[in-house]
Amino acid sequence: MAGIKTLGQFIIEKQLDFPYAKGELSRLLRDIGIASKIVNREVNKAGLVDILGDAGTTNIQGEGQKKLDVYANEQFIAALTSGGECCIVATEEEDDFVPIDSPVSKNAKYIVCIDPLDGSSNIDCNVAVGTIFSIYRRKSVEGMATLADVLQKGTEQVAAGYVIYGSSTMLVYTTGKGVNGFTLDPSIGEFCLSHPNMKIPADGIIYSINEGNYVHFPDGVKKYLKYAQVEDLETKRPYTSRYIGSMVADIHRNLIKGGIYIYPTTAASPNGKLRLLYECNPMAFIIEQAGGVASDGLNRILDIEPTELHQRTSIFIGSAKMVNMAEALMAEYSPVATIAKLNTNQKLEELGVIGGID
Ligand code: P6P
Repeated sequence: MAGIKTLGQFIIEKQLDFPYAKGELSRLLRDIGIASKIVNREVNKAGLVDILGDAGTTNIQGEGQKKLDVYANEQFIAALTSGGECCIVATEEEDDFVPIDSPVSKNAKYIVCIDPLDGSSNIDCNVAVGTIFSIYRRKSVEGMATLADVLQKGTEQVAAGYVIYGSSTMLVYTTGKGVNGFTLDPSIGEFCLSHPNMKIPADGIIYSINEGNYVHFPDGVKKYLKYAQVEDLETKRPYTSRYIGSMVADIHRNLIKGGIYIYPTTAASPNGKLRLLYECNPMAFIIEQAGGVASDGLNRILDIEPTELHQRTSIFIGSAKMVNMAEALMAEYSPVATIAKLNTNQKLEELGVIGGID
């Protein structure tokens, strides 16, 4: 068997892809890998120590914070601070962005947007959870980086990745030259290359959506679900419904097997539930690099112009043929929903409600 290649060795090897790179991005990815191993250790023994259950605090989303959420957030911020390559962290667990102002970060040029522990409501029942991260180069050239450095379109990402803490722990990332997956070998404490050059199948038979919200789905989504459930041997329908309730786990499965994950607008989330900066943009970058498609039903996710830190978007992401079909049905049956959202946000911004409705 060919020798193992660790994440660190792979990053250095791929650094040659970026002649101008002086190793900063490599060190940043290494810092994220280290924090992931520390978080993995706690996630894997969550049931054994008093780290389960609520931390008694809530984040800006008004969501009860699980102790592991808070722990993971602290670990990533600490690793990014001591690594010296990051100047701002935007995290789901903090109301505002976190400027990194440490002696070693004086010349830091990277921005990290992160969901430290996505799907954390599943921790108590041992369902796979994940970390999702997105990396930008700062636009400003002097002084402290600002919100403008964080609010960049997804097309500006220099890297993106996720860690899935599941039956095994994997780190999957892209720097815009394909997608590679690394599995943690606990016996040596290293992420080892296990899934080189990952590609999502162009078509699939798995759809992933919380059908409990069916009544309030846009008509285009309802039409897509009915399309998925019709008997048609030639197109391998009815499809299979798989919904874990953990975005990283659902999308990782679809990356391997093919499939579509949809979180559309619902009554509770008129603008969608998932966050653009640290959930949808990184996942969209990865899936596009693997040959898939990611949109909000109408617009490419990576082209959406961010207006505020925790803004939400609906998301249709996965195998190209499946997403294209869902988009076609959205265009035919729900153009109003999309236009209504755009108009609502426009009106609210004219009234000074920046960033539209949440
Ligand atoms: P619902 C977890 O809270 C999350 O952000 C994603 O990981 C997951 O796919 C989705 O929300 C689940 O949301 O409304 O179906 O419980």
